[in-house]
Amino acid sequence: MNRAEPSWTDPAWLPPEAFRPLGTRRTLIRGTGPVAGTVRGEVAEACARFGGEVVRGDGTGAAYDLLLEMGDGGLGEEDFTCARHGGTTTVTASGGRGLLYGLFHVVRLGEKAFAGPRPGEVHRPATAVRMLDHWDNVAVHPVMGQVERGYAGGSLFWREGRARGEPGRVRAYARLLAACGINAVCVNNVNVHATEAHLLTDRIGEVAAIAGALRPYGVRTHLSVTFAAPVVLGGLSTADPLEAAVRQWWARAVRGVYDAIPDFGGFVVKADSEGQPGPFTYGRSHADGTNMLAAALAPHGGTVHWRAFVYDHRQDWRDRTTDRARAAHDHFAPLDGEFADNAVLQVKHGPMDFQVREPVSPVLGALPRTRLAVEVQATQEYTGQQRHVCWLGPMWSEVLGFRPQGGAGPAVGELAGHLVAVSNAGDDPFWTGHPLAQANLYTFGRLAWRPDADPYRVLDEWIGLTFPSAPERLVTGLHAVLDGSWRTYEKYTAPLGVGFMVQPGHHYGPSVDGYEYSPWGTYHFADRDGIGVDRSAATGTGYAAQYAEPWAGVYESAATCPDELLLFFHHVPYGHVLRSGKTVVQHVYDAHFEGVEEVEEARRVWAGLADLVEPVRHTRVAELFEEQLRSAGEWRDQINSYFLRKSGVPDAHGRRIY
Ligand code: GCV
Repeated sequence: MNRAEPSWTDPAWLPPEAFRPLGTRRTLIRGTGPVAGTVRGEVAEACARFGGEVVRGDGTGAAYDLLLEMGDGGLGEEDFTCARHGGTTTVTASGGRGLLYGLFHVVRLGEKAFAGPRPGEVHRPATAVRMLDHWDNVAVHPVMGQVERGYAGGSLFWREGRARGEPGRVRAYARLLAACGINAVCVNNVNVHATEAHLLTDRIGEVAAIAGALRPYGVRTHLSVTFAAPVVLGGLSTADPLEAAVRQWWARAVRGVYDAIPDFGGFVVKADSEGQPGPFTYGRSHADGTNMLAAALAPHGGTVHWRAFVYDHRQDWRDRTTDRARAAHDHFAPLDGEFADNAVLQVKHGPMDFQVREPVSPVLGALPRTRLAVEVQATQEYTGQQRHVCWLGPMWSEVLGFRPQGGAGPAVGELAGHLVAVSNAGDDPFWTGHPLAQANLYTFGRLAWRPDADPYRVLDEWIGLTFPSAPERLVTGLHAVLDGSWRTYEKYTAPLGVGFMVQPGHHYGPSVDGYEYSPWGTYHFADRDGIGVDRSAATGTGYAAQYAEPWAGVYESAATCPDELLLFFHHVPYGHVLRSGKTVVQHVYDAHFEGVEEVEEARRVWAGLADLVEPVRHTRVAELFEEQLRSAGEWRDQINSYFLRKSGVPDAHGRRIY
């Protein structure tokens, strides 16, 4: 309530108050190195504010409440243990990052960290790389602007062609990321334009400066590179990955990168996709391209994240045999086993493009001999563009819990060694445009650390940290606004998994036929009788057969396909009866009326929290709710009118449809 006007230092989930329990105690810190230095600084600052003390020397003979200690050889570099005996809470780690994560664990526990005995618990991340990809351009792009699909102001790193040169801002960002477990950031857009290509070589110093600000919080820097770099930067006549001169060029370029950034994480590559260059130009495969970069990075310990988002983006809408959903599996499944050890295939969680509802990508179950990263989208391109409340925790949790081989097989969260989100942060005073979108960033980090975590518990954590000592009414209100917000968004937008009924280009707001006759491969095929895409093996594109059993069978038949994915997999009549017992068209009407009512209710709940949230934050969210409600109403009316006009079936409840 007493927070000042927000600035880029808006503390988000780390307000000073969250450190009070720790800051009033006596803490002994044993550890060396830069990240341990960060831990020392954090504790010292909290103590200076709240009256506690950092115990000096080796602590022998001194009394302390908290021991943060580096040195246990049995743990991984990011692991830590936490225990409490005889009035002392002890965090033990083998490395600086483990110590830092242990510190933030204590902050999350708050007073509970210092109460009663606590049996020793080992905490270790389930995934090795927990990365944010920034789709940030260095130079303002004429169409996509400074941040492609960015809804939180400008870039944290770049402004109008140059690095911002604001290490304090970057460091503050890294601090937030470390507190939810994120350990890697890719600092530029996967669409690598002319200016950005130079970050790899003559402008690596700017990247190194950013890396320097991320490093104290244990965050490693990655870079998106263009596959054509040897041509556009090196003056070579080819970028053929099997050419010796090309391979030497990359090896030299990578050496330069590591000279500037010794702990550089590696490259992110979008190749042969949506106009980006790639190995196909030279008749080579994705594995050839990936492995060439992997070979250049290997001597330095770097990794290449090669994206599987590859499809024909110049499709003919008349052609029903080409199915964009099939593309990633068609391209990559045959290459399983061919990728180098330090190559990771980065797969979007669904087969299309971050729609509010998609099946889990079949690629995630199809490459057992390939290292995989799952990519989700925190930036809300298709989920309300940070003008709508849409907390994505439950969706991501469903994806991570999906078992491609069915019941006994591993979950996606176990199959993927790396988790990646497209970042939703920018230079907006609240970091994420919509203040409640911070919950998405936080939840991503925590799910990346523990993919099987309960997302609602993670939301509790976010609420507890962001609003320390929040009264029960605030906690309940925030849950009421956020818990169901993804399903609410789904209700008032494109129905039953059909996707892409958005305005072309910027992707905000409804346009039912906006992409219906476009080259992007995103169609719904509505006619007077029915709607949906037949992706069955028997009569459709065969996409359903890209899954292993039991899913291939489940999705193949409209009778067993889950309702929420029905129109993704099947073209059905409007009168088709869903498993819920409703017809498709009545479901559409009901869902759209309900969705808007739920937004009205969330807006009402938020209004009732005005006395519990600092005014500037409350006002921002309240204003955004007005826009969300307007937009949701527009979605409802356009979608319902479209279905009424196509089908001629009236609403069973006689509500107003246009
Ligand atoms: C960075 C979608 C988005 C593009 C994005 C692309 C990708 O198509 O609309 O803006 O490009 O995905 O993931 O590469």
